[in-house]
Amino acid sequence: MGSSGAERAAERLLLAALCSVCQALQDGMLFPTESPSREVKDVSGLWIFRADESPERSRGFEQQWYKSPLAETGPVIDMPVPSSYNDITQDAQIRDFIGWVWYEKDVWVPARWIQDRGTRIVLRVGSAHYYSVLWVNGVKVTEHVGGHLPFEADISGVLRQTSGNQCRITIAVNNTLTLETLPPGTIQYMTDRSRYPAGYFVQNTNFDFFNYAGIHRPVLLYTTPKAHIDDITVETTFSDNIGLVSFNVSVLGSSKAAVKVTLSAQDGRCVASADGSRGVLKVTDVNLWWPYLMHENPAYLYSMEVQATAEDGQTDVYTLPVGIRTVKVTSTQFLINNKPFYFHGVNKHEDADIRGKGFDWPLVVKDFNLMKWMGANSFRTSHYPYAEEILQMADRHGIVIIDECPGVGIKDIRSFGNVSLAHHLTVMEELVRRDKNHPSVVMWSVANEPASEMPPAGFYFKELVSHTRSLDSSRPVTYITASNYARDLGAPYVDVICVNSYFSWYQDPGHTELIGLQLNTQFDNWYGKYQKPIIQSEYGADAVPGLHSDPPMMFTEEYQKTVLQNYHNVFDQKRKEFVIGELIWNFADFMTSQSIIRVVGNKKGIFTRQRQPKAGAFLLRERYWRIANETAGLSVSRSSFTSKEINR
Ligand code: GCB
Repeated sequence: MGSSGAERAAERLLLAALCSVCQALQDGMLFPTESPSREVKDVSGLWIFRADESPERSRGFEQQWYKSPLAETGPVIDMPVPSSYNDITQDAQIRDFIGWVWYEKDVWVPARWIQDRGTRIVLRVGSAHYYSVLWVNGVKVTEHVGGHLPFEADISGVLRQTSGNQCRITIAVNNTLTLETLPPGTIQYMTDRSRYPAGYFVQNTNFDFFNYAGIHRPVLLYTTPKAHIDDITVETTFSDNIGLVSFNVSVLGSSKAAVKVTLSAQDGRCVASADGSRGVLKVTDVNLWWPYLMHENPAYLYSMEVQATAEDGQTDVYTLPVGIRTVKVTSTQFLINNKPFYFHGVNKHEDADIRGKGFDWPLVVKDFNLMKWMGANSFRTSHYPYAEEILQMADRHGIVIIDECPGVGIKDIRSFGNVSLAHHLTVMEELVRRDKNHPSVVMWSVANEPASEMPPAGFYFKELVSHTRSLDSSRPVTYITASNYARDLGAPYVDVICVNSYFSWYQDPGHTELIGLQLNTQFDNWYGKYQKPIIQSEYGADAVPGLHSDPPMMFTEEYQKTVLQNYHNVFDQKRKEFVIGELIWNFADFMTSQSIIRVVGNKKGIFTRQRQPKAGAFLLRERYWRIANETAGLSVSRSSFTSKEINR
């Protein structure tokens, strides 16, 4: 195809981008970065904290704790941000607390931000679990439903009207889950007075990780000019050696801003530019974004600088990394840049000692090093959206992501109602709005193991999948199923079948000799019914580090290894046909709620919670590097890739 082919592709791309933009949420959610027109001030760190222990958890609101310094309302303690609050103290009541907790921090806002009326000051929370209300100097500025996704408020007006540079930020966060939240949960009051004191209640959930709560990601103050770049949407494709980047820029605060877009290569060379808020950039001799281990030069990122100049002459500048690549699905393959891609990767959690789900750079970098060490080319953000910084790392290292929303544990028929569906659609909008520009994200997952055999699931998933496609037509959509293939009502709507199974663990415990037969049956049944490519999206076994037995017994490192080997034998047959990936459950051990089937958390990690390898990690390492050599069509050696510097 010559340049006319490229032109046709460009037109299609522009149309797709315009259609998707019309349907997205109204405002954008660009990751705050510094630029000549923008400043960022991180106000994470040490905050003060108070849990509302009143029976109804409502005292804070009744007494308006946001009106005065929190320390004046009663006893407060230190609390780091970002971090879950649960494991910070020695108090089991705080660990297991359900209801409203209050955070507060006094910060200084640079005087020039306040004085310059052309400056817009925004307060942004990377995520807080689950329902949050935000006040600045006692004035409510926003509220947000849902964990794992960012929210923000323009606080310029409040700051200028209240006490100048001083800024008291108060955030109330409630971790209660209901039938209509994502994930869902129920609050159960225990009424048998012979067993429970008055007012005793518990939070029930249907998911297998600890319901960590608090402010989980950084809290930032940032500025933009009044007329500012609110959102940018890019979609990419290529034809021969020409890369095409369609862009759509939305500017708020000015109806006539002049927009200029410049795309630069990694050496700083400008490779394409355009005027106007939408268009298509053409890049000759394109360097495509390739996954790790699929190319000698993976994860190539261009840099797209957007300038918007308003009538008053002020210019806002925002720079977005752009990876040019395509994703397609056939009935037997997953194609990245038209080449078959096999997912050999992991499922993760945002989870660690002490900080719980709190964002932590050392942990993030260590995890990427471990993934690259073991030859993993992908991970799934089980069971909720991860921090944007993690997606940025994946973009830069070429690690492919299946991006999952917090639709985990949807088991109760009442959670398939209209209110739940409406919230789920909104969460997908927030997720796509936040993550649409990441080249690493190749597929959306709308849920994990819902009760997809219940009659409402058919309608529910039809809506959910088609809405997600209308938000982003450039990526496939899936959900993760564990139900029986014959009774699954959502599978007709997805692009890829993702299936979890735990043969010889939850079924036929101890009988690893059955895995081969049962796994073959699983694959043949699903493929026979739907003719869609299949990812084994979870499989594994608990291993308590240091427990050994031969012949293997459950919970030992040998047993975990044996389960994995038996699965791998089948994968090696089926990946010649329609199996397009395998994701181990789990990358690392992680915390769960207390139960008789969990010994201080889930131990299916191939690394411990402290990121030390179990025997299974070495087995997977051998396997993943071997698969990379077989499938990538290039000879990759561990030493060349693990020591390779990233493309920056
Ligand atoms: C699953 C779930 C995951 C659990 C895992 C297990 O199917 O998707 O959240 O942690 O099984 O270990 O039980």
